[in-house]
Amino acid sequence: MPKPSSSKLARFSLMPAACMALSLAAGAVHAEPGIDFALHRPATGSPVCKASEPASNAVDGTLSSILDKFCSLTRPAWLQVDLGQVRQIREFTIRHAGAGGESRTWNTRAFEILVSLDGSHWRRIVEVVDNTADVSHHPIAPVDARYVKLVVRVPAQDGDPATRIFELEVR
Ligand SMILES: [Ca+2]
Repeated sequence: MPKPSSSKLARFSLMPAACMALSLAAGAVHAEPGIDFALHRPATGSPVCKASEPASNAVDGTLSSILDKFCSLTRPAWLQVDLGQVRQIREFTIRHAGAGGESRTWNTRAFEILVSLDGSHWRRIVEVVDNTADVSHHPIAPVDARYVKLVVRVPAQDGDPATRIFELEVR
């Protein structure tokens, strides 16, 4: 058996459910139970800050570097994920700038989460106006949806114009 890697990348890699107990014991970043329906699903979004910070960075399950995020200067910025099939959703988790090693003053301040069955008709089910946390959790009454869209109204705490989303998780 090879020894587990102790690299930063491995340490921040999000773990499958089978490793959850071990992850919790080790104080891993990823502690939420259940399958992340958004993980590695197709993601699109508003125009990116740079080519190395595409929408797909927000559903890749990792916080490997400060570039491992979706970044957009559009306002409002948006990030949309196709879950591939209709899922019953109970919670969203968003990992903001501080979770990815950037300044906490860049944590997303105000945003909305919308869901859709067909990608055309949207229903807003989360609205946040005053987030300061590195990682925000948004439990909801269970809802069936295939598409999830994050719309960022105020991208930072300090007036910085860039939206920075390291992970958008859907459970
Ligand atoms: Ca990421």
